[in-house]
Amino acid sequence: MEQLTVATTPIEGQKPGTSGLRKKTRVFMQPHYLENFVQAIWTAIGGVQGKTLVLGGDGRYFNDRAAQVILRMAAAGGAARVIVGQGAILSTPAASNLIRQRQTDGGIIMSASHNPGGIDADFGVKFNTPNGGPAPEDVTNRIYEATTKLTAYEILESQDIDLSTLGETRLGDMVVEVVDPVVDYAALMEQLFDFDAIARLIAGGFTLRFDAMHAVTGPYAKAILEDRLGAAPGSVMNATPQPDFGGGHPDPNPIWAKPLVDLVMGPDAPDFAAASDGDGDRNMILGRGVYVTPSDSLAVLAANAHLAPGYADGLKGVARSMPTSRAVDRVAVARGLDCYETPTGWKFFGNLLDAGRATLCGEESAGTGSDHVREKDGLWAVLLWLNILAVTGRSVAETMQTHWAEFGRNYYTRHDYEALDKQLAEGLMNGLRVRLPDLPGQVFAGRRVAQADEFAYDDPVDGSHSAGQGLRVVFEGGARVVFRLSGTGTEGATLRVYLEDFVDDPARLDMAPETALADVVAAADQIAGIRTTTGRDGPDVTT
Ligand code: VG1
Ligand code: CO
Repeated sequence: MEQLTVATTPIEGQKPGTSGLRKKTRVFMQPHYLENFVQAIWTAIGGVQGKTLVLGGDGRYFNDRAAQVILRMAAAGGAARVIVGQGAILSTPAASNLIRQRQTDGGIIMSASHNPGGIDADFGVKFNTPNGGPAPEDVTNRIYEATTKLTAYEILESQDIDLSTLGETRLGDMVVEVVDPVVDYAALMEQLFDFDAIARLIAGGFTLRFDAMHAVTGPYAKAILEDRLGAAPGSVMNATPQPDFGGGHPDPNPIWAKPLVDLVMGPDAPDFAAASDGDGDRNMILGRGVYVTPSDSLAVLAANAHLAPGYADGLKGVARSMPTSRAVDRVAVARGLDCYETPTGWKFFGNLLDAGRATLCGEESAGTGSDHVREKDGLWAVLLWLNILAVTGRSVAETMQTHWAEFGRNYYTRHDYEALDKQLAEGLMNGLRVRLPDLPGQVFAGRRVAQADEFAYDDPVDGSHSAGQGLRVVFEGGARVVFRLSGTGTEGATLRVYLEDFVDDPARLDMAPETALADVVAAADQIAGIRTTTGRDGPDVTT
C-alpha cells in the first residue's frame, strides 16, 4: 500500500458551527473537501500518530464513502487503531460512550444531525475530544485555522475496508476494529435505569411508540424497547435507517414528526410516544393528548431523575442553554441545585460535566442528556421518562399537571425563519444589537422591557470567554424573547426567535401556548421588525 501526499490548497468556509462542519453533501463530495477538513482535524489535535479513535455516523448518504476516506487518512497519519461501528454506523451518544469507555483519543462523527440526508441534502463531520464531547471552541478554532493553511494531506492508497463484519482487520499498520454499534450503549442504559420496572409497566398494558424517523436510532430502539423491555413488535416505527431518511427531515418536532403527534392526539393514542433525530441525540416526548416541550421535559427530568437508579444519589447541578426556558431553574431553586446557563450547543456543557458541577443538561432544541456521556442522548431521555412513569404510576399528562402545579409553568415556543438572505438576517440582528441599550422602559404589545443585552459566557471551569451568543430581551414579570442566528444551517441564514412567559396562577396553567404567548410574540415582532424586514408572514417552523 502506498502512502500518498496530495497537494491541496485551503478551501474557504470550513469553519465548524454549533456542531461541527455542516455543508451540502455535494460540497463535501468535491475533490479534497473532506480530506482537507480531516487533515485540519489531525493538525489541530497534534496529529494521530499512535492514537486510537472512534468512527461512526448516522448512515446518511456519503457516510460509507466518507468513512473509507477518514480511515485511510487515519492510517496515513499513523493512528494505531480506529474503532468503527458496523457499517460505519454509530449514533452520536453511542460514539460518545465508546470514546469514553475505550479511553480513546477522541473520535469522528459523520452526521448533519436533524438536517435531511441525500446527495442534494446535507452532510457533516464533527470531532469529539477524549472526554467524549464535541470539541470545545479552542479546538474548533484550531481546526478552522488549520483549514486556512493547508498545503497537502496524507492518505493511504488502498481498497475499501470491509466494515460489515465484526472484528479486527488491518489497514497498513493500523488496526480497524469493527464493533456492534448497539451492544455497549444498551449495556450502559441498563446500568442507569430500572429495566425491570419499565418492563413490568409495559407488561401491564402500557403502550408506547418510538419514531426512529428512518434514522440511526432504529436498531438501538428496537434492541432496547422491543427486545429487552418487551414493547410490542412494531412499537418502533420507521426503524430501518435509510441514507435519505425516507425523504424526510429527521427532526423530532411537531412539524417533522407530525404523524406521531397526530397519533397521540387521536383516538388510538398510545400511553407514551417519542422520536429521535438523524444521529440519535435529540428527543421529543409525547403522551396521550400531550406534547411535552423540550424545556419542560428537562425540568421534569431534573425534578424526578432520582427515581432512576443511575441518579438515586441526586444531582450535582443542572445546566441549560441560554435560549432554553427557565423551567429547570425553578426546579433548581426548589431543590437547592446549582443551575448554569451556557451558550447554544452541547460543547459548552462538557466542562461542567467533566468537573462534576452538573449532572443533567438540556437545550430547547430537543436535546437532553447527563454525565453518562458527553453528548445529548435521545433514547436516554426516553428511558428516563419511562423509568419515572414506571415509578410514579402517572400518565404523561398527569406528570405535567403535577409539575406545573408545584413549580409553575414556563410557556414556551420557538419561531424559525429559514433560508433568509444572509445579509438581511445579519442586518436585522445588527440593527437590533445597537438598539438594545434603548429598549429598557419601552413598551411593546403591552409588555415593558426590563432588561436587554447580548449574551456572553464565561466558562466557570476553564475561564474561556464566548461572546455574541444571542440577543435577549426580558420583560417585567419575567417574559423573555431571545433572537439568534442558527449555526447549523446550510442554506442562507436561519433566524431563531425564542419566546417564553412564566405563569403560576393555578387558573392559567392549562392554556394553549400560542394563546399564552400571543402578546410576547407580537412584542418580539415589533422590537425586531421581523415581518417588515424579512417580508415573511410568519415563521417557517414553530416548535
Ligand atoms: C441547533 C440547536 C442547538 C443544537 C444544535 C446541534 O443549533 O439550536 O441547540 O445544539 O442544533 O444539534 P443552531 O445553531 O442551528 O441553533 V444536533 O442534534 O443538530 O447535533
Ligand atoms: Co442531532
